[in-house]
Amino acid sequence: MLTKEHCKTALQERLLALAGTSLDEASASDKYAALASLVRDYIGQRWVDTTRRYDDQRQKQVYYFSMEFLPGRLLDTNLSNLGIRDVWREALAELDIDYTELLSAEHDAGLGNGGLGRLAACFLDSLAALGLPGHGCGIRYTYGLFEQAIVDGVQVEKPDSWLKDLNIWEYRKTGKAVLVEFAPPLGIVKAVPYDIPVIGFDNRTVNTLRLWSAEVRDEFCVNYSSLGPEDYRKLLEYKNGVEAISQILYPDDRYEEGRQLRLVQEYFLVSAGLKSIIRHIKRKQGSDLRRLADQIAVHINDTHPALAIPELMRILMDEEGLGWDEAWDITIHTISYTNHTVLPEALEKWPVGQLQSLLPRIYEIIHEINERFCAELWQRYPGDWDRIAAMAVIADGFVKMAHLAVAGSYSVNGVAALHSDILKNDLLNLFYQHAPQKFNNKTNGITHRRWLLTANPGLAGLITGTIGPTWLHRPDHLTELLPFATSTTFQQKLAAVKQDRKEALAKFIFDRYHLALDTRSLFDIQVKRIHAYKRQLLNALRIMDLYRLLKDNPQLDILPRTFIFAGKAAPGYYLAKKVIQLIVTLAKQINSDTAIQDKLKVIFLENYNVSLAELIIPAADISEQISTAGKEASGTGNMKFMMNGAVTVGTLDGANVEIREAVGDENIVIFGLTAEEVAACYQTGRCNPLTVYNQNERIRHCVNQLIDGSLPVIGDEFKPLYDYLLHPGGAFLELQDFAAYLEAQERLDRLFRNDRARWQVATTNIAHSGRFSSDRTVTEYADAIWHIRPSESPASL
Ligand code: 26R
Repeated sequence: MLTKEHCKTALQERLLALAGTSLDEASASDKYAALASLVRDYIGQRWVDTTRRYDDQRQKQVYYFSMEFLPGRLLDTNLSNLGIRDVWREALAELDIDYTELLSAEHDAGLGNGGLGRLAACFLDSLAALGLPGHGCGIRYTYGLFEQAIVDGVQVEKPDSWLKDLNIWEYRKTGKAVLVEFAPPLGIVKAVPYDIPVIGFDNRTVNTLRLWSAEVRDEFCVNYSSLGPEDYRKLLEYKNGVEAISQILYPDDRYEEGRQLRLVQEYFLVSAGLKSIIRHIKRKQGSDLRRLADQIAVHINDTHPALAIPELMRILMDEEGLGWDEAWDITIHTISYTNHTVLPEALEKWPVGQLQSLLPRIYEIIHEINERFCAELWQRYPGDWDRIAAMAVIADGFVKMAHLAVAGSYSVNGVAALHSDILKNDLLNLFYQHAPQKFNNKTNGITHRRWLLTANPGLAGLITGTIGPTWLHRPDHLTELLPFATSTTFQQKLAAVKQDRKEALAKFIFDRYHLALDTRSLFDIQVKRIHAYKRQLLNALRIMDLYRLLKDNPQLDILPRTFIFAGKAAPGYYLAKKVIQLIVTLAKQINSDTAIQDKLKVIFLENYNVSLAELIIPAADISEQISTAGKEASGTGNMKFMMNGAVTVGTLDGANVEIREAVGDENIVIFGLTAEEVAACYQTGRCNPLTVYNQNERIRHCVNQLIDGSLPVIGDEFKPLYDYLLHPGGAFLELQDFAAYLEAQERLDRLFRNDRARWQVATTNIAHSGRFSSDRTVTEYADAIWHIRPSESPASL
């Protein structure tokens, strides 16, 4: 048993050893490093034991391949998962150390763009919590997603040098390096793994997130004096090329650009990952790889790691000497694939020439896969050229990565019921007709440990105080809160927790932006990447509408609202950056206008990331999930807000559909066109925004404010947004959904005027959020796709 006294002496000793400093001289980051290093001590043995247990029991293990992992800070989660958070908090308090401040000294691990990378991090947390043998495989980018600053309303990107201080959680495994081979001039690259422990909650499991870093091969250190100037130049060129591989995360999650370096990264990841897995299997279970699909599962997070398919073929044939048929049989029983987007511009495709010159053997294999696949299709659909052309892996001079991923895997899943239906009926319909048994749905989830226990300890405490602690292991038990939804005492306590979180956020905003918020106003929040289809612009238009109503009638009876936005735009995404600029401009106008009596405030918070999300989400009254129906594959922010008792206003898109199913119509505010209506709209071309604009005066007025000079702060800088909104067929149906959105906001207003109803809705949302825990999601993957089992009973200590 770890006692407070142990903690206090251990920390002081570790400070001396690590930083050569006494407690009162130590900085917050010294103290952070000392505590984190003690956590390393605690987990070492469990990590070794877990690995040995998996090997000894010859457990089937899953490897989750992803170009992105977005774990955020780890110290609090790790302490909490180890069950020593409380004792440490108390010990630190007695030493007069501010726990929250100490946690803030950790740099966010931000190796992801958004939803896809954060999902990968939630899955790792759940795998470990469930005692499941599952590991992450990714890239150790020197620079994570850029840091965002807003300067004069404009997004500026700064490098995220998250490794500039020591990363305490990683273990460099020099001895486990592998070589990855590209065609000249890049040639042979050394891949060095850095392992990060993934600690299970309240069990003895410690899994591994293995991140690969690119280095020059050892032969690089030759005798330089023997080199002529030309050789020397080549050597430097090689070094620069190699080191670029794991230098940066691509900050674009929208537009597939066919960048060479991105392709290099993708192959680097899958080749290093597969080689090290296969080496391990051979060492532990012998060199016969014909049972590989019973020993491991390899999951690819979107198509970014889809080269795992030809790479596994290459290893099995060229390095292990198997024939094509045998290798193919193993490959398609080993690899499973998740699709995360239906937006055509985000679907990966690589020019044949580029693949061929960088990875000639891999291209050869893809070519053969395509030949055989098309031959199979020809057998099945003789003469149906159009169908075969539409399904081919190589077409029009491109390798289509989604087609490769479907053809080369045994399971294809979408991330919410609606999304999986769209895959089956639309985007991948021909593949569904051909192999329906591959297709399945796995609705996304989030880890309730980070998003409730860590991010909102006050709410977690209230829940445990009300229904006991079983929900921590069994999030479905949150439904036991339902009887308390109408209890006055419970409602009051819930209101107090929400108020506390709103004050914490308001304090942060005041300290940082010198803007004072009314914490009694409704915190109406939209935080996520800035994308046209997510329609932050629709939200901004609604604010413009409301502001105009208030200007015309300052006595207008509305509940005061604070609109909070945050999110990054891809650096080259012009329109998204304009939207940020619009929000910041509106904030300037509205926040300084005394005529509206503080009824509205608007703020755009810079540099949205996991730790900021942990501060923002618990403070939300209203969660904005307003994407054009059919476009948001799932969304996961929607789940985080719901779990923290916010009321969702949203379209029938992604997982919103299932959230409505879970909570019932009266506990969510749904509006707008359905996915089917949206599709019809686009198809017939009869959805012209101009029609709405011409017919609806209120909307016309609102949109005109973008250009007509009626808002003194706006000149001609938003003409591009005006044009976008009115462009026939171009926009994401912002105007077509506008009236419905305004009506939905009125419904919300009515709901929030009724205190009892409002907290009843909040409680109901929390109670039904267990279904959206990633524990549920990962259990479904484990049972139905990966066929892996826990190696210990979930809560055994
Ligand atoms: C540039 C290119 C290749 C690229 C496109 C898209 C790179 C990265 C992406 C990110 C996409 C795939 C993504 O993050 N999708 C999100 O996945 C979440 C987790 O499943 C969903 O919740 C969310 O709806 C979806 O947009």
